[in-house]
Amino acid sequence: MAGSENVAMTREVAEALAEGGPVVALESTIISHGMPWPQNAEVAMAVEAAVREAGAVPATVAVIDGVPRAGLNADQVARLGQGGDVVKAASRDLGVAIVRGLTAGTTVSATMRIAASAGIGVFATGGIGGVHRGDALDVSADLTELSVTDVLVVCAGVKSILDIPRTIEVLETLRIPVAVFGQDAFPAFYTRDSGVVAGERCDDPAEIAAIRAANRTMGLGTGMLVANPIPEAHALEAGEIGATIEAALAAAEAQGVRGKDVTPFLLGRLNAVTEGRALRANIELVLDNARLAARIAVAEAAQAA
Ligand code: PSU
Ligand code: MN
Repeated sequence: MAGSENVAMTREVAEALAEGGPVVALESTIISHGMPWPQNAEVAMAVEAAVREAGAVPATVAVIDGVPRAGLNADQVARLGQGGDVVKAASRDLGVAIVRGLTAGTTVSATMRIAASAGIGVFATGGIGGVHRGDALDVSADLTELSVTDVLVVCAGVKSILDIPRTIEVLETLRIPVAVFGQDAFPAFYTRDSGVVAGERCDDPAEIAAIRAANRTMGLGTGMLVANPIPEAHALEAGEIGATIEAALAAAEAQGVRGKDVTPFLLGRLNAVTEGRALRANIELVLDNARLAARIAVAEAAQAA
């Protein structure tokens, strides 16, 4: 195992970084708390393969027995997927996980933190956290981390378990650049159009890489969000998923689900209630995000060379 000061890396990841080659970080809460076993581990491996096929090196990020890692082996991925003693770690939870030797799936915020420490600048996920509906003070630390950490995050927008217009407002307040790939409307994860136009439409990964570089010259210091609409063929029907989300939100409220348990609870309900259709869409959009992130990382590496 090679390592940066604080993050253990696979040799493949360390070598790619040393050469200035394209590397894409991948998060692991989606494995530990976002999808059921065994599909979660299968998807994690398929996402890594998609990154490789697009010419970049994948670095799945997690904390294993107290060690932050960028790049996991199949056993480590399976351990995250099987759950049990695996916790969900946002950025602020990393210290506790390290000191107590915990194994943790890392959220978008914690994955950005570890990626930045390792020197990885591009990251693909499914959906980011945001401003929750109902409780206006339940705002994901993903947004805060994006405002202070220079990692580009490719997602499929945000699910309407969140308040999409308010999430977009907070992104603007925190001065986080938003690019929407190939269309004007901000995407809503399972569906392509949230009904809100936000950020800048970009049709070319190289332009996204160039905009990011230009923001760096201005010392912006934030991350960047790239919203990639789910491929048309895999998008769900807005009416059906909307009703399912309403029911899941009501169940969370009725059962008094709080804090970091809210998002995993809602995701679990959606996957269960739609008999796998939500899960299928989730898998396809993550794969597509991984491919786009790899194209951006390849463009960045070429522009830097
Ligand atoms: N949204 C999704 N799928 C996910 C998550 C969010 O559509 O898997 C996960 C991500 O890891 C994200 C985290 O960073 O949930 C946000 O959790 P919270 O809402 O507790 O900040
Ligand atoms: Mn929260």
